[in-house]
Amino acid sequence: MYLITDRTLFADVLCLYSAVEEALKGGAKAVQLREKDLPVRQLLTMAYTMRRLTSDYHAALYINDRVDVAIAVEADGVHLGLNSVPVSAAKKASGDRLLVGVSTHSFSEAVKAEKDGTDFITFGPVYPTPSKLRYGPPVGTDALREVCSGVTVPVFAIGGITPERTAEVKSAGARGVAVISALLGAHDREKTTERFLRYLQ
Ligand code: TZP
Repeated sequence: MYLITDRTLFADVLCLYSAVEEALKGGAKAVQLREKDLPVRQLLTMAYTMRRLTSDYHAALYINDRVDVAIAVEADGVHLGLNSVPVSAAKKASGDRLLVGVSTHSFSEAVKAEKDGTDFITFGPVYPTPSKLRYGPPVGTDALREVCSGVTVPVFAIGGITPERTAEVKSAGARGVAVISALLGAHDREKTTERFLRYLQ
C-alpha cells in the first residue's frame, strides 16, 4: 500500500498532513511525496513534515524526483520518472542509501527500469483515473500481468486503484498498489486504508 500525495485535493497542506496521518493510522506503510509543481524550498519543508509523520508510524518515505531533498530529509527512497536523473545517479548521489522506484507505463519501460537497477516499479495507469489526461490512457490488467511476469522487481499497480480492484491487480501479479484519490478522497481514510490492506492480504 503505497500512498501518493496530491495537495491540490485539499484546501491547504495542513489538511493533506491530516489525511496522510489518517492513512498511516490505518496501516499505510509507504508514502510518496509527489508535489511536482512546488518550488524546492517549499517541497523541502513538506518533506521534513512527512518524514516526521512517517517515522512516527514506522512507515517509509519516498520523495518524487528530487534526490537532493530525499537525502536532506533522510527519506527511505526516491521515486523517479522519465525526466528524472537515472537510477544509477540516484544510487551514487546517496551513497547507495536510497531505495529507488521508477514510474513505468509500458513493458519496455518496465524492463529498462529493472535493467537500470531499480528496486521496484509502479506500472500504470491500469484503470481510468480521475485525471486521465495527465497520466495517459489506461494500460489494463493484461499489460499489468505481462509486466509482472516479465520483471523480477516488485510491481505496484497504479491508476484508478480502489480496494475492490486490489484483488484483481494482485492476481495479475502486482506486489502492491499505489493510490492517490481512492485514499486521499475517501470519507474515512483510516478505514479505507484498512480495507485496502485486507484486500492486499
Ligand atoms: N501515475 C500513473 S496513474 C497516476 C500516476 C501518478 C495517478 C494515480 O492516481 P489515482 O487517483 O490513484 O488514480
